[in-house]
Amino acid sequence: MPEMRFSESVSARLDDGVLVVVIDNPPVDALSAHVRSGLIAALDHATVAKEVTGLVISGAGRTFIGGADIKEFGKPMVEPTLPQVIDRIESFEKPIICAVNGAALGGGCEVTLACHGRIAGETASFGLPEVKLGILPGAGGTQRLPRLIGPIAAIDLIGTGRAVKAGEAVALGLADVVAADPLAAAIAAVREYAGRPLRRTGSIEIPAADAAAVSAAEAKVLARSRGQMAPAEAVRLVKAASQLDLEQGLAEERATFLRLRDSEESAALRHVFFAERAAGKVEKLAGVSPRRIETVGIVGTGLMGSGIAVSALTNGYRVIALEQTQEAAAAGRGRIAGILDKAVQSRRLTTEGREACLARLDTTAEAKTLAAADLVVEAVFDDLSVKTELFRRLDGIVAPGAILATNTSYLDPDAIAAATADPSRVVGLHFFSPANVMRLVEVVDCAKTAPDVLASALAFVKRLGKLPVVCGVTEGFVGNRIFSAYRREAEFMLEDGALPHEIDAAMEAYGFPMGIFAVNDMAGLEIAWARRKRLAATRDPAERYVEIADRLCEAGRLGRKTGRGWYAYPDGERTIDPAVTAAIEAARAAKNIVPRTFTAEEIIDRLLKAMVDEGAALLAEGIAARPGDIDLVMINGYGFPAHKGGPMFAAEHNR
Ligand code: 3H9
Repeated sequence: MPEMRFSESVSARLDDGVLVVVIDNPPVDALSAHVRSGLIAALDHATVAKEVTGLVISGAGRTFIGGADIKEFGKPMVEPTLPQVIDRIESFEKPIICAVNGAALGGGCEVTLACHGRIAGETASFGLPEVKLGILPGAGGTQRLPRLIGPIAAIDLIGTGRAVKAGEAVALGLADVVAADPLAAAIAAVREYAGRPLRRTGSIEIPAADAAAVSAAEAKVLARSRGQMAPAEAVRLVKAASQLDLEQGLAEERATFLRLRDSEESAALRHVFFAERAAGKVEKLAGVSPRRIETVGIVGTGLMGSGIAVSALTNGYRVIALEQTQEAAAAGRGRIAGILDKAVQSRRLTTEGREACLARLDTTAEAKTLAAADLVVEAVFDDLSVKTELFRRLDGIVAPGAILATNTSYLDPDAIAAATADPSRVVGLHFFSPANVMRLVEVVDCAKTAPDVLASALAFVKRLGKLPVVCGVTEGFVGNRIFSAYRREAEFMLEDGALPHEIDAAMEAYGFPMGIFAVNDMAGLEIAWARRKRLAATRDPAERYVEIADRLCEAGRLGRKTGRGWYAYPDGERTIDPAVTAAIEAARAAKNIVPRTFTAEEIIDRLLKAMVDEGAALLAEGIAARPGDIDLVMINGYGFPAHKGGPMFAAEHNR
């Protein structure tokens, strides 16, 4: 049967009376205008073509439909709109079954909800991730999903934006069945349903739900989305679905969707979305192939090393973890197994998955075992002589094509590379702790790093499911350099009149999960103290220097682990400590500073300016490639609220 074409991206073939419609709109089969018009044209054809008994909708490639075309946001709306397409699908007189061959996200998931049956392929996933873009489902998702899976599960999925795989989708009632060949199963389903009454999601009565459970689901969503509008609005609409008829519910949803689409929150989150996609792309690497990495060596199995090991193991790598003694190697294995156990307990890993990870793990005190590694990541004590000595040794052990990566956070990776005979194979991989949880990795392009080594490091980080941001060599790289800058500014404000809890409260109200002084207490004050002492000899005496942190450290206040730092922690609770206030007042008096009061807005303005000035310097020095990269580092490594878009975006848009 010849192919029928309904638009540049929508075509179909007739399979014995079933019109099999395929959306082919690379890269993710998003619902661009020509997809929507193509679907309408296919439906028009199916209405008049007597030989057509029903339709199957599927996507070409790995995705079913990745959602509305985000690139169309901010442009004038082109008809047919997605709600029009979806309304037509749901009310269509002949059966329409979707064969979900991959991700059905956002508007893609809403298309499935409107179909009369949903067949999931084994790699299918379903999700309404709109809140992650600062919007909510705008084509019926908030009204149809609760009709299919009940309000509690709908609040969870829509409020968090979490996607579910095929098995969970069936368990929830979001998909009918999982099939190895979803297309064949969907064609069979159309034949089965033809001529029978169709199950239209919009007509289903919403299952009754326990009011307390609904409130609990709502509270959970609101707790994790402080300061954002979209999740709260999404929950409101799901709850409203139980009170309104479909038409009223859809009208309310559409109005809210349009309002949020034009919001600052959505603009910021869309910026983050595209910045993430841009981050992995490095112009000079076009056409460069990465080296093959299957076995990863990790030197050091402390908190950082074991986290990196878990990340590599759970993403399919073989891992050789090196320690100095057999006992330390055994302890390292125990730590890694412990993290995997926790993943099993929280159902992020199956027991078989854990066993497979441990079977791929070799812990050893024999350095020459690393000869089998394609990439070695060191995660040892951050000391230059320790690291250079290690790299000298590794250079003599690993294969000539193997890559050596340092996880230093403050040392000069070029100096570490210089200890090897071939510095072109050295790259920086700055993981954040805990490395099995944190997404961000600064990939440091050192002076002599070969292009294919950089490309390999990027591919490795992506396979770990993490977010790589490439940067050049500078003390502290992008993140810690900016952190140092706004930490300095925060301490200036202490001298000028603000107190730690006022600065932290302003940051938390802005959207940071924790203010800077609370963060310092959690991380411990001693590392920065050691660094200040190291830099003391070369510090410009004319430069403004705040001594308050030094005084706290000298008094043994090193943060939470000593029970006291910028705050006191009686019973573990963060509390204002009059001793700290007294130390701050003494420091002001010593410099004859007359304290003044600060509004929360002034505090944020000054911190933001410090971040942006340092960010601009990093761009000017060529250390960071794009403002968006800086935003991603601050969002994913330092708690900057994603819904403000990162410091560079926020400053540019006066947030
Ligand atoms: C929505 O649907 C609203 C509706 O409720 C209401 C409407 C009325 N549009 O991530 P990747 C591009 S809101 C346009 O690396 P992967 C992306 O920029 C939407 N472009 O691939 C990149 O381009 P480039 C709700 C999109 O295989 C390329 O595709 N949907 C879209 O790792 C590859 O992206 C979402 O939020 C899009 N919707 O993952 C889903 N999506 O090559 C967002 C991607 O030029 N998308 N691109 O840099 C995803 O989660 C992932 O892309 C996906 C594939 C899982 C689909």
